[in-house]
Amino acid sequence: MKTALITGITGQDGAYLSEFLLDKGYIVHGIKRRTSLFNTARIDHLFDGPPGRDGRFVLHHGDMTDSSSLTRILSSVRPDEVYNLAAQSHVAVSFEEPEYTANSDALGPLRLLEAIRFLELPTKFYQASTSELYGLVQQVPQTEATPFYPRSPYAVAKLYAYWITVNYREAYDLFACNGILFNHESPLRGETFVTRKITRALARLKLGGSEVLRLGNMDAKRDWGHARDYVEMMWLMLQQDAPEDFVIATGVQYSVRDFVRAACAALDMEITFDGEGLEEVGRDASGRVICQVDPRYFRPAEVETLLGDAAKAREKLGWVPRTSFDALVQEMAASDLAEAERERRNG
Ligand code: NDP
Ligand code: GDR
Repeated sequence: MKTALITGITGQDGAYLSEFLLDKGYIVHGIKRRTSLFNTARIDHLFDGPPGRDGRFVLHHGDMTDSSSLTRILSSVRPDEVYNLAAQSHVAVSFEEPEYTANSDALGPLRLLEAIRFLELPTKFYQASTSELYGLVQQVPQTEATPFYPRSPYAVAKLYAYWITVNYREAYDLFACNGILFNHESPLRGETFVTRKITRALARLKLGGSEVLRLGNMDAKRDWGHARDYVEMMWLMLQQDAPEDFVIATGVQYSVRDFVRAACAALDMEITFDGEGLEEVGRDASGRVICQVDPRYFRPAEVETLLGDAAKAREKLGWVPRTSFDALVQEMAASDLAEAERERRNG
């Protein structure tokens, strides 16, 4: 029975990866940070899941900014595989908390790698790298060979994490890989990322809510996939004979405005956009404004367009994204509609 240690286990990807590894028979250890309120809503069901899981899911308190906790946990768990998913993962927030973002997202992975090296563990290491590394894109579509040009404190921190992973692989012969994952979403997506913000707001409007959906740059284009499909690739990267870095993407691109349109279609709502720039609004069938631009959500430096080419993953890992864009949006919209109905019932 293999043992995995997941940092960021309470996040979107941590929840899907835990479920995936438990189903594969792994013992799954996770690191969560101490918070004043419970932060395990996405994984609580895994404690009392189907028979056989019991006792195979263990949480530890720790923090990416605290070497002592990371080293202690690694030395007691001695995992076969580490999945480093923990990060201050919000690009806009990284402009407000650049130093903390660098500490957790850049030095955090270094702390884990250094502990693996120092403790002489035979542990394989996965680093959650990101399409944000491409930033101001130098080549379309982006592959493993496309030069990086990060555009936020988050992306700059992840650039350090990318290279320290490569460096420990080359310097110390660690089995360490970067998954350069493009945006992936799900009903478990954090509520302030644009996709979930859209499906949540529209679901409430659908049920008679009055709060307008306020967005920043609606022209931004992303390559959006489903988190459930992407966590499987994290695991596959660590099952290869040799450690390598892989791009994971769908190869299809949509704008934020396209996402709003698709979410309206999934909720059987009409939307028509008119106006330009800061004056742009989206109106429902009765002409009421349900979506508008709010400059508060513009970023000091933007990543306008991302489109991945996952040919290497297709060839070496057999990667085929299972969930289409429309199916992803429908699943998120249906889940947020059910949540909005629950909220309404409970007052
Ligand atoms: P989430 O924001 O949903 O989850 C982040 C996780 O990291 C949470 O469990 C969070 O804990 C934890 N965390 C944050 N700071 C610390 C810290 N200092 N110490 C310990 N834990 C911490 O992100 P996702 O699940 O979406 O993403 C997983 C990883 O993949 C991240 O590293 C992200 O940057 C990266 N990534 C994500 C992509 C995406 O589209 N989702 C694409 C490419 C890369 P808490 O619950 O307490 O906040
Ligand atoms: P991103 O995701 O920055 O790509 O990072 P996010 O959903 O935050 O933004 C995507 C694009 O939408 C534009 N946008 C808005 N974004 C947010 N959050 N809120 C808004 O109101 C809004 N309006 C427009 C943004 O400007 C941007 O262009 C995500 C994170 O998961 C990272 O951790 C990960 O590394 C990358 O995806 C790949």
